[in-house]
This record gives sequence, C-alpha cells and structure tokens, in this order.
Amino acid sequence: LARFNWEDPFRLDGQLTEDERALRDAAHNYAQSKLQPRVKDAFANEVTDPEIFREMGEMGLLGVTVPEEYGGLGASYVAYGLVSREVERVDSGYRSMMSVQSSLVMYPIYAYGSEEQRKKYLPKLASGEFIGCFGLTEPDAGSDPAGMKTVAKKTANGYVLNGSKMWISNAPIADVFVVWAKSEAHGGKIRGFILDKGMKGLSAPKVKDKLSLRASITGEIVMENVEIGEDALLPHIEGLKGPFGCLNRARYGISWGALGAAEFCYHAARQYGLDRKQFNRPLAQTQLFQLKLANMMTEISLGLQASLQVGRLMDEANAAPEMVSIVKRNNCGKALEIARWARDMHGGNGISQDFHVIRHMVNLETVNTYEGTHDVHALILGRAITGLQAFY
Ligand code: TGC
Ligand code: FAD
Repeated sequence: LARFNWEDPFRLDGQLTEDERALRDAAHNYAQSKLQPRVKDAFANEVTDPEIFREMGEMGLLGVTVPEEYGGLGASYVAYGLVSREVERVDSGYRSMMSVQSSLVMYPIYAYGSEEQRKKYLPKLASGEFIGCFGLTEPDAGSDPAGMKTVAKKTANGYVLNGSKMWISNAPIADVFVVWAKSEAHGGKIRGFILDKGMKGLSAPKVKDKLSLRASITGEIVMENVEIGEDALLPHIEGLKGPFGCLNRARYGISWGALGAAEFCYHAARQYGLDRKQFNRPLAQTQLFQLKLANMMTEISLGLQASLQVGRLMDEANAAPEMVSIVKRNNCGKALEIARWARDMHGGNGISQDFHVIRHMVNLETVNTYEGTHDVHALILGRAITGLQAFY
C-alpha cells in the first residue's frame, strides 16, 4: 500500500520544484526562528517592528516574483504562495506586511510604472529599506471602490491630491504610498500615484485598538492638497483594472497564507488531543475529535491543491480572476472555520495567547474580510456563473 502522510495528504511537496522547496524551507526557518518568538508580545501590545521588513528583504521574501534586476528573486507565483503560507503559519499580520509590500506596492510599480519609477523604488522596497502601502479603500468606499472620493486635479507641473483612505496596512510606517484617485485630467478615471512620506499635506494616523491583526499596523491616509509632480503618476494603467490587477496577486497569496494559519491550528489541535486526557483516554481517541481533525485535514489539503493549480496557471499568465476568487474565498472561509474548531478543541486553554489558536482565529476574521469579503467574492463568482450583475 502507498504510504499516507497526515501532514501532506496529496504530496504537495513532490509537486514543487527544487527551487520552490528551498525558498519555502528558508521562509519556514526565518518565520519560526525570528517571527514566532516576537508574535505574542507584538499582538498583545499592538506593535509592529519595522525591522521585520529589513529582515524579510535580506531573506529575499519581498517581491519574490519581481525580476532580479529590480531586486526581486524572479521566482514563480507558486514560490510566492509558499512564502505566504510559511509567514502566515506564524501570524496573518506578518503575511499582510509582506504581501502588501510585494503584491500591492512592488507589483504595480513594476507592472504600471516608468523605468525611472522602477529604478527609484523597487530595489529599496525589495531590501526592506522602504516600506510601502496601498491606498484603495476609503471610509465610504470599501467593497465598492468605484465609489471613491479621492481626487487628483491637474496643476501646471503635476497634480494636487485631496481625500482620505481608511484601513491601510503599513500606512503609519510607510515611506512609499501607492494611492488610487479619480483624475479629473483623465476624464474622472481612476489612476495610480506614488507618494513619498513627508510630502506636505500627507499624513497617516494609526488605527488603534484593533482586536484582530494586531501585529500589523493599520492606518488612514489623509491627503490635504498634496502637490505631486507628473512623475508621480503610474503611466501605464487607467481604471479599476489597475488596483484589481494588484489584488489578483495579493488575493492569490492570501489563499495560501490563510491555509498556513489553518495548518498551524490543525497541528496544534492534533497535538493537544494526543497530550490531554479526559475520561481516562486521550481526547484524540474520541470520535468527535477525530471527525474535526479529518475535516481540517481534508479542507486544508483540497485548498492547497487548488491554490497550487491557480499558481501554476498564474505562472503561465493564464489564470482568470474568478479562479482567484474561488481560492481566496474558500480558503479564507475554511481557515476561519478550522481556527474556530481548534480554539474549541483546546478547551479553556484555547482562549490563552500561549496556545496561539485564538490569535489565528481573530486574525482570520480580517483575512476573510479584506481584499474582497467572503460574500463579495461569491457575487463575483455568481456573476461569472449567471452573467447577471448582483452588486447593484
Ligand atoms: P467591474 O465593472 O467589475 O470592473 C471594473 C473594471 O475592472 C476590471 N476588473 C478587473 N481587472 C483585473 N482583475 C480583476 N480581478 C478585475 N475585476 C474587474 C473590469 O474588467 C473593468 O475594466 P474596464 O476596462 O471595463 O473598466 O467593477 P465593479 O465596480 O462592478 O466591481 C465590483 C467588485 C465587487 C468586483 C469589486 O469592486 C471588488 O472586488 N470589490 C472588493 C474590493 C476589494 O477587494 N478591496 C481591497 C482593498 S485592498 C486590501 O484589502 C488590502 S489588505 C491586504 C493585506 O493587508 O494583506
Ligand atoms: P463594506 O463594503 O461596507 O461591507 C460590509 C458588509 O456588507 C460585508 O459583509 C460585505 O460582504 C457586505 N456587502 C457589501 N456589498 C454588498 C453587496 N453588494 N451585496 C451583499 N453584501 C454586500 N484596504 C486597502 O485599500 N489597503 C489596505 O492595505 C487594507 N488593509 C486592511 C487591513 C485591515 C486590518 C482591514 C480590516 C481592512 C483593510 N483594507 C485595506 C480594507 C478592506 O479591503 C475592506 O475592509 C474590505 O474591502 C471591505 O470593505 P468595508 O470594510 O468598507 O465593508
């Protein structure tokens, strides 16, 4: 009989290239040795150590898919997914820091930017010397970013920006702000702009007292008559497909990341069930406990296979956005469910920071919401299935 491995049911490992396995292992070792020891304090005290960007940069974990000439690794989207999975195995907030930098800041500068913009920003973002953020969401425009109010007005030498963005990962510590605004000079179409920290009229106050994703700093972006030159405009994209092009990549990375958090919870629940005895036998020897573990393993292994397939198609430039919606939505929803089961299976200990499962559980509430909520992705898929638009 072929052997079965409860940690890798469909032998994902054997479906990876040598380079992908090597990067995954490096990310695993970094996350376990440098991030895991920090996370309890970071989450408890709501602190984000900017040094983490430098460390990730040194390890090559920022802009994994960006070509080497701009400081990236030129690696596959599968490799990027594997890095997300390892970082989020520790905490969704750390993966958030990494994926915003990679998919939402470096990607648009690479894909939509001028050669000067690429050279100015990408190497420093790849090394972690610069921290980036991505401003799309506004207080009155979340699921419906087309409703944004931020505007760019033409001036003699460039543009002046007014508006505010809400719930922006990394913003309070960011050096580079990729901001989306309606540009009057372009018929009111959405355009991307790169803003630098310290510009007059630009501020990024911290959103305090989050009860989820506390290790990842979140802020507003407030723009009051921020004057920028023509060279701040991302020249090669117009319309909502600009930010969505970035989101396709970030959402895909999240589909792997959420399962990293789920795997942590699954492994922790299994071990807890083996160690703890009630009614004179290990909890893991009860039928209900085993049913939950079987469900966890099944959902994680199916989800990983689906993300791997989407990643392979992405590497062939042949992945449809709806495929990404399937894996973002399903993997986040299942990961949240798995974290809730794991919390329950730890009994009272499940609510203690020391066992980590409740931290993953509350983090995954955010992961299920940002980058398109669970329901918004259902509507994207519903539109693809029926041809009928149900948003409005
Ligand atoms: P719709 O009419 O569907 O499309 C407008 C234009 O965009 C194009 N497009 C896409 N292009 C590339 N990839 C995609 N996935 C695309 N989806 C749409 C589309 O072809 C069209 O182009 P054109 O040339 O015809 O103009 O737009 P809509 O306004 O009806 O959109 C509806 C909806 C719900 C699909 C969309 O607005 C949506 O996805 N809402 C969710 C918003 C969201 O995901 N926000 C994320 C903010 S960033 C974030 O959360 C970062 S957290 C990261 C972290 O910390 O890790
Ligand atoms: P809403 O759009 O108001 O949705 C509220 C509820 O209504 C949801 O359940 C939703 O599914 C439902 N709903 C909405 N429309 C419909 C509909 N048509 N039919 C049925 N139900 C509907 N944004 C950025 O731009 N950059 C970032 O870096 C970033 N980081 C974030 C970090 C954190 C910690 C959080 C919490 C959010 C972040 N976001 C970021 C914002 C995130 O993308 C939005 O919160 C998300 O897109 C949802 O928007 P909203 O919060 O305005 O909710």
